[in-house]
Amino acid sequence: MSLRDTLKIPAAEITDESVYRERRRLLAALAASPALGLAGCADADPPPPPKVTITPEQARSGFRTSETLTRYEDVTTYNNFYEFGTNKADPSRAARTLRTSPWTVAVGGHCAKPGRVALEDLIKGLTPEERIYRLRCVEGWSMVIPWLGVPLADVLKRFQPTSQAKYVAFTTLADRKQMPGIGYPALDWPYREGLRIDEAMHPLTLLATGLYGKPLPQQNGAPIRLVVPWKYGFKSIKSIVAITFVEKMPETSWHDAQSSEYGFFSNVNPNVDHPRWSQKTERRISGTASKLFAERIPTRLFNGYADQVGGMYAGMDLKKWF
Ligand SMILES: Nc1nc2c(c(=O)[nH]1)N[C@H]1C(S)=C(S)[C@@H](COP(=O)(O)O)O[C@H]1N2
Ligand SMILES: [Mo]
Repeated sequence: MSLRDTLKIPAAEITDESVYRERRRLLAALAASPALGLAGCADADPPPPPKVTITPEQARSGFRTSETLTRYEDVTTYNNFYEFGTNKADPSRAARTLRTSPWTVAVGGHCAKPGRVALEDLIKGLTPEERIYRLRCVEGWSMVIPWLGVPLADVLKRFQPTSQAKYVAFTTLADRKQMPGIGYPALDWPYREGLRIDEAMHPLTLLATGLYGKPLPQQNGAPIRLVVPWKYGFKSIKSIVAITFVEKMPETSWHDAQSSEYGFFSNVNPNVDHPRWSQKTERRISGTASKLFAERIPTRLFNGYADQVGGMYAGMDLKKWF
C-alpha cells in the first residue's frame, strides 16, 4: 500500500492504536513537507465557505479602476497561452489560426439542465459589460485590461446547478492540429482550472468575450475565457470548451504540475511568497513605458479586491490554502 493509500483510510476504520498514531505522524510529516503540503493531499478538505452576501454597490466598486491601462499592443503580444508555446511572443504569432467559430461548450455534472451548447446560445440575451480589471500573473508582472464579458454567474444559473455542485471545473480546447504547444508536455493537456462555487458565482467573475471593445483575440483566449481578477492569472483559463459542476475540489493544471508552488485557490497575496520568488511586488506593464523598465509596485491582498472578495475567505488560513 502506498503512502497516499494509507492516508485515505478513514480514521474510524483504524482500530489499532499504533496504526492510528502512525497515520497522525505521516499526516504531520506531509503537512510539514513543502512538496506534499496538505493543499495537495486528497483527504484534506478546505473549510466550508462562509455564507456572505455582497451588495450590488460593493460589487460595482470593483468593476472599474482608474489606473493607467496597459496598451492594446502589450495586452495582445505579451501572453501566457502554453498551448501555443511557452514564450510570451509565441501565442500572438501562433494562435492567429485558431478557429473560434463554430464553438461549442459542454456544460454538465451536478446540474438539472446539462447540455452541449453553441457559444451564441451560452451567452444569449446577456449583454457584454466592460470591466476594467487588474491582472496579476504569478510570475510577478501585472496589467490593467478593459475586458468585455458577461458575469459567469448569469451563465451558470441557466444550467441550474444542484446542491452537490460545490466547485466548477473548466477545460480548454486541446487540439494538436491547431495548437502547436500541445505537442510538448509543458503541462498535462488539456489545460484545466476550477473555482469554488461561491467564487464562480461572485459578481466580479467574468466570462470574457472581448477586450478594448473588440472581440477577444485568439492569443487572449478567444472566443471565451474566464477572468478572475483577485486570483493569479493562471486561474483565468482561456478558450473554454467544457464547464462541469463537481462535488470535490477539481484537479487543476498548475497544481497538478507542481502542487507545492501552485495551490487551488491561488488568491493574489503579497504575504505568501512563491517558494522560488517573492510576491510582495509586481512589474506593472502600463502606458508607454517599456516592459523591461516597467514600474515595480506593491502587490495588494486579493489583488486590491479585498473589499469585494475578502468575506469569502474569512477564517481561512491563507498560508495553508494558498
Ligand atoms: N488555456 C490556458 N489558459 C491560460 C494560460 C495557458 O497557458 N493556457 N495561461 C494563464 C496565465 S499564466 C495567465 S497570466 C493568463 C494570461 O492572460 P493574457 O495572455 O490574456 O494576459 O492566462 C492564463 N490562462
Ligand atoms: Mo500567469
